[in-house]
Amino acid sequence: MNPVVHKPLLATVLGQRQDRPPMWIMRQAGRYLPEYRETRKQAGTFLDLCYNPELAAEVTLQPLRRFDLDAAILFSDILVIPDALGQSVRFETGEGPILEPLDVKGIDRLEPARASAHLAPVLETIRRLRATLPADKTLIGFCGAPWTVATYMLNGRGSPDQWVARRFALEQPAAFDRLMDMLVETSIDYLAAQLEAGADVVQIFESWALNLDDASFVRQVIDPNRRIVEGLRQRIPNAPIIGFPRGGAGNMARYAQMTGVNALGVDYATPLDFVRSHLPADLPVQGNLDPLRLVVGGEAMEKQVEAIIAAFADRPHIFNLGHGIVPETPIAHVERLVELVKHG
Ligand code: 1CP
Repeated sequence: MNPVVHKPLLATVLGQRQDRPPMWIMRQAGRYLPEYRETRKQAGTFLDLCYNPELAAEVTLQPLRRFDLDAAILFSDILVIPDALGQSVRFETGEGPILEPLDVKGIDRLEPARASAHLAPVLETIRRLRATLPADKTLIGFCGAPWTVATYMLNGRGSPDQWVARRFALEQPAAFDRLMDMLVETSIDYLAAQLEAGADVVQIFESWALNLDDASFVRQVIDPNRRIVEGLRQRIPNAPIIGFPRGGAGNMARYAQMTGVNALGVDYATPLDFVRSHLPADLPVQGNLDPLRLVVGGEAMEKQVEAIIAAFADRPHIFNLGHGIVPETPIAHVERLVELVKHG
């Protein structure tokens, strides 16, 4: 981190409000960009792309060449962690990730000792980005939160209700806790290495903070996120961290307070009023346009963009979508969005 150069997005994570909100777009490198689809073809499989520092750095930079964004997010995936632990992971076009589902024996066969060597190419991508990225751009590293990663590891693929993982957590508490401990430790090492390699900020993606009762939310979401924040700050004091508990709903305030993240990612289903009335006035927030409004564009998008900027006008705010951009998104709509956020 270079304290001399002003990075508006990093500064906002650290609590300093900017005149116009800095912005990035969740999943900003991806299939809506023709140049991404081209590089992706060259790379081979999706994981080959994640572990190819030259091509991964290239796709990380592609959205910044087109749009006036304030941050680059490392191109990788949350599922490199199960891959690094020795679980079989592949990505089928159109189907998303497919893993060999874990049972209790599978958990005990995972090999945390091999993770850091396996993830070395991702750190090389960060070093390359650090060397080429303009000094005012923030470089965001990331990992999936343990619960979100565990839902894929236990079910073998995405699922609308995380039933398999939720049931496993209740029926096999000891094995589940061993898995979560392993993911917490691996994530701390991985995020510390990302910050050391040159990331300015890290985001913890808790994409499946949904469908959990009070006690499960504390055990499966808050505790592991808090342990990562604490573990990371023991290694790197003041490490800037964004937490994104998608679907956290009524638990958002508890999440922010108990985990100690610097900034809170807000999903698009969270009412703007709720943020104003339930979250501390000085807590930096990130979000929260519905990605579908970006697909549709026009008034459906523009009115909501204005409402979001107005709602967060008195606190540090990073403009973003409230979940990832989808492949159907017209590039002209992204151009318009950036224009609106930056210049009104
Ligand atoms: O063929 C392809 O190109 C695959 C599409 C794709 C891409 C572009 C996947 C598969 N992952 C990624 C990159 C990615 N994933 C990034 C870096 C790109 C960027 O942001 O610019 C990041 C930050 C992620 C994070 C990620 N992966 C999350 C958390 C964010 C979220 O959307 O909630 C999750 C849940 C995943 C798993 C995953 N990987 C890929 C897909 C299609 C999915 C989602 C599967 C599902 O919906 O269950």
